[in-house]
Formats: sequence, C-alpha cells, structure tokens
Amino acid sequence: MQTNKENNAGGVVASSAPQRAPLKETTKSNVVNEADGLHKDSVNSDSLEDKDKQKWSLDNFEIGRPLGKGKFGNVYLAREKSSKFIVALKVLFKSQLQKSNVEHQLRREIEIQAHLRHPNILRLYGYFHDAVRVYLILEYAPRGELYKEMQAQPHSRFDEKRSAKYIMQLANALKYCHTKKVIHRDIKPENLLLSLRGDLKIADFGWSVHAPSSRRTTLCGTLDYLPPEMVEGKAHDEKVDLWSLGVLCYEFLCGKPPFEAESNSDTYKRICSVDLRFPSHVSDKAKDLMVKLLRHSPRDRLSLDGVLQHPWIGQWTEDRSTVPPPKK
Ligand code: N15
Repeated sequence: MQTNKENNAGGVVASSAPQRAPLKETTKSNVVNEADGLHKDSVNSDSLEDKDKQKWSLDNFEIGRPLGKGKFGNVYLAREKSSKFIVALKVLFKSQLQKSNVEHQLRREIEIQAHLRHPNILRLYGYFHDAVRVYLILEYAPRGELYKEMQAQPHSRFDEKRSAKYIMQLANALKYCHTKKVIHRDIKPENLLLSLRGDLKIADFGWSVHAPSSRRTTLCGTLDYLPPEMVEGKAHDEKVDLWSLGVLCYEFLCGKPPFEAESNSDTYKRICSVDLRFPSHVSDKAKDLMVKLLRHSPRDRLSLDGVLQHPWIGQWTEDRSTVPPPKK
C-alpha cells in the first residue's frame, strides 16, 4: 500500500547473510493452516509454525495482476497452488533495500507485524526470499484502498455513519497494538484497505515502533498526519496515534486533512497552533470527539476507551466490532 517513502520499505536481511533469530522463518504449515479457512485466527497456527520447516518459495504461487507499486517493489495478487488461497504478494528488491539501508528496519517491521492478530490489521502470513528479492505474503483485501472509496463518494468524503464505523474499527485496532506496545505513527487513508465486508484493515506498519520512542523522525513527505510533538521533533509515545485518529476522523468527514496548507511550513504552523476549523455540515458530537483528540498536549487527548465510549461513536454503531453493510 505504499505511496512512496523509505518508511514503507522495511528492509531485509542482506542478500547473502543467513537469517538469524529472532525472526521466525515462514513455514508452509502456518499459511496452509490459514488457507484451510477454518478461521482467521486459527489457534494452532503458532504451534504448527515450528513443526514444519519447509520453506515457501515463488514456485508455490501463481502470480496475478499487480495491486500496487512501491519504492522497493510491487504487490501482486497471488494464489497459493495447493490450497488455492488468495494472498497479496509483496516483492521487494534486496539491492534497493540495501541501497537505502533499510534491511534492519524491514526485519524489525516483519517481526512486529507477524505477531499481530486483529480483524482490523492486515495479516502478514509469512515471508521468503531468493538471491534477488524478498517476498512478503500478505492478506488480500478484496475491496482495495479506502482512499479510493473515499474519493468516489459525493464531495470525496464519508457520511457520519461510515466515518464512525471506521473510527471505531481503528480505535479497536490501535487499542490492541498499544497493549502490545506497538505504536503506529503513520495512520493515513493511503495505509488503509477494505475487506470484502467493508471492514477497515490497517495495512502498513512502515513507521511503527515499539513504545516509548525518543527517536527523532526524519520528516519527509506530508506532515498532515503528524502530531505537534513529532513535527517539533520531541519524544513521543502511543498518544501520537490518538492525534492521528482525530486527523483521520476529520479527513473522513470533511474530505481533506484538518491542517492542510500550501506549504509544509504553513502546515507545521497550523499543526503546532492546533488551527482547527470545521465545515458547517459536521455534527456537534463529531466536532466534540475531534476537539478532544486534537489536543496539543498528548496527555490531554481522549483515550482509546474514551473514543469507543464517545456518544458520536455510540450514535452510529450498534456494536463494538461489527456493523452491517450499508443499506442500498
Ligand atoms: C515491513 C513489512 C512487515 C510490512 C508489511 N506490510 C506491508 O508491506 C504493507 N503493505 C501492504 N504493503 C503493501 C500492502 C498491500 C496489501 C497493498 C495492497 C493490497 C494488500 N492486500 N490487498 C491489497 C489490495 N487489494 C486490492 C483490491 C483492489 C485494488 C487494489 C488492491 N490492493
């Protein structure tokens, strides 16, 4: 789902170096287990992983149409031959990963993502590599990119009901990540995919990091989704994701991010002064939620539980995890 940028990369094992612990290699069994389709979070997948040491290779897959392009390679629709299980196969070129010096980051990102199991987080089923490329076996999201769906709406924005459903699903996914001490830091519409049922899937962990982090972030690309503490280069913690949730809520409802400006330096100023204005169509309850998330001071932001209990979420969603498809 990458748009560009080194953050999406991830890096990998140097081409000739043997893979080292603690990264577990993918085994056939853990994907076949998935493919059997018993359910998504099959209880046995972890134990089976260690039993069968047979590795995946490109021979196991039939490759279909490209789904997306990224700086380090492309994503293809693919089908595992024996199980017929459909996946998104991401192909990264080792030479490009090395040139950008992101092998270490990719290793770390794989390690983080392979352990996450949540209905609103895109699964990483496994990976393998050959002399030239690294392949990531990712969950296929049949309804594709959320931002395209957003652009296809009247006024390029979602109605309040749909926005509330997505914000609830994001809050649930982030709550799960935070219990694992993973902070995402890069939630934006381009990083979100849709399942067959129209549920949201966070698809990219390019900037994710184990909390707490004092690492200064290299700022490239848009600042639009970054909180004041990050654009100011300060230490940050999982509360950055609360800010992003507020930004995303605004973008879903208004069709553009709240602090958008002509130049990066103007966006910077608007973020740091929390220069927030709402179009007239936004409801009072929705405004109340965004105002409580978009607080300059991380400690003043509404918690994820606070989001899930907020009246605006309650108004539009019947249930904490599922919402029926839109009436048509
Ligand atoms: C560092 C590493 C462990 C991170 C792993 N995650 C990623 O690499 C993030 N990533 C996800 N990069 C690409 C994707 C991706 C997965 C891109 C597109 C899809 C995907 N699954 N399904 C799609 C998809 N489905 C589509 C349906 C219609 C049109 C386009 C579609 N793309």
